[in-house]
Amino acid sequence: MAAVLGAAALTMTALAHPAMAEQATTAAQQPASRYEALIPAPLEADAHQGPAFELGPHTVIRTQRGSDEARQVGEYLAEQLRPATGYPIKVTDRAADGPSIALLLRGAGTRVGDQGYRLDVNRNEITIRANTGDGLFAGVQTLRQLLPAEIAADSPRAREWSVPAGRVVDAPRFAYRAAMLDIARHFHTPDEIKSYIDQIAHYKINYLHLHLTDDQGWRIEIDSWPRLAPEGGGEGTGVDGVGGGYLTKEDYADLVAYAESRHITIVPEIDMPGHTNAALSVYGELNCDGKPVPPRTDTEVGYSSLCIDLDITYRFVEDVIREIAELTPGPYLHIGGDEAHATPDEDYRAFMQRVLPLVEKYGKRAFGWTEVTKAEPPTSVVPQFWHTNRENASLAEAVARGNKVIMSPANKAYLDMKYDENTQLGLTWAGYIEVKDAYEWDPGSHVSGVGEDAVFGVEAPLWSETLRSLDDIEFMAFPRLPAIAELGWSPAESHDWESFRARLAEEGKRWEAEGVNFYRSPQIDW
Ligand code: TNX
Repeated sequence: MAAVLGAAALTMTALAHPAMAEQATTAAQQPASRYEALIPAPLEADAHQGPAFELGPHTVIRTQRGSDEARQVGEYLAEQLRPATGYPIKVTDRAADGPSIALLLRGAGTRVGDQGYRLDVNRNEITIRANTGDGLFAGVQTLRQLLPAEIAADSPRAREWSVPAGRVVDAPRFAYRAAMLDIARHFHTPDEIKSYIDQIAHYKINYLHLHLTDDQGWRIEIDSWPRLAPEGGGEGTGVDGVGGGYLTKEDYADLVAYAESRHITIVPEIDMPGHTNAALSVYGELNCDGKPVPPRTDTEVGYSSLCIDLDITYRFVEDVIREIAELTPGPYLHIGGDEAHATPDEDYRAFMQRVLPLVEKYGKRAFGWTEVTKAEPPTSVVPQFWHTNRENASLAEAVARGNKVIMSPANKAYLDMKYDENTQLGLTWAGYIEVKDAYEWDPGSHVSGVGEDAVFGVEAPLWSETLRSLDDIEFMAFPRLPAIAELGWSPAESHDWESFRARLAEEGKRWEAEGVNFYRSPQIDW
């Protein structure tokens, strides 16, 4: 029986199992099959009656002949499977005579688009078909969730690695699904960032926005302004003077490549004209009075501004944009623009009207926080909504002109807000955000005048004023990041809290096996 996941699927399950139907109103149900436990919920998934596919010592991954992209996805999958199963899992593009997992770039059909996939499992073969490498990679993430949770653990175990028979047809709701990590307030090392990349890829997140600069620290090397990173990102530049550090260009290029291997595109952000105290403290000539300001590691916002009337400001900005664009194979470059309270509105507009064309000059499409709409930017510019209200005249006007919007309302999508009054980490300015709050909103109707068609995508930002370690990052991101990922991927009609919380309970076992430091929300029956 084919079942669209979500409310409908749960109802069918409940009807099929009277004992479960009784529980349904009180406790969340156990998903009836692993096909019903997927996060984000796919377009369509159904388990079949037949025997499962068993991974064994002779299982091979067979990739589309002649395709490097399929080959790379195959190698990635093999790397995930080998340590857990202890099997050699060869990758080949030749016909295989044993049990195989086939990754094919043909026969997927148009319905799955350029990010979706079809997955079929029977006793003899697992087949993932897609139109692109991105689609194959998304299918592989689904396959990982169809395996037993312990697959993620490093220790080989004597057990059966079976995948139940069934089928999935899947494609995303929005093409842009992102997480943001702030490495300016506290620096997070390349290894920590890579670990986060691995985690977010699992939920079909396809962009990582890196907040690289802020009042406290400048965390990316810029050759034409060589003191920026070593001084502005040196030891003691984290909030409260804790830690510090920056990415060299080599580090950054390596991160871009690593993310690419997980089918994730990095979106760099250089925040301006506010949030610039680090730069203003290193280069005195960027200040209107020509004197450097003292460095600051407190968490005040809205006090710094580049000097709008100085020519050197635009030389600086152009140098930075040029160098960042050179480091960025992806199409987008974020120029911040938030909380510029120290920049009068007229100056703000003048600044943006000079800077936005520079982003275009270096071949990139500009993102900016909500306030960028004050400059009436061209329709190519993508405002990122972060406010907590549901009316925003300036944003609605931009949408009426044709701009698309990234949805990150702070009271829903900010992963740095505390879960409740007992949460040790995080902030509270946008309120507490429990898992249900993060899940129960609709990006396609959240803000007046910003309908589904105007939504470019969704993003879950993680600001790091209070976060120092990877453990801290994981605690704030899980389980809320998967909630936002599902809003970005799964069709609006499948949205269902009871289903989601039941699926999260299953996912918790995986996090335990993987050692992910997640928040055991009392809303979930772990
Ligand atoms: C607001 S939202 C900020 C950041 C802070 C964050 C903390 C936005 C675009 N700016 O500077 O880190 O709140 O939650």
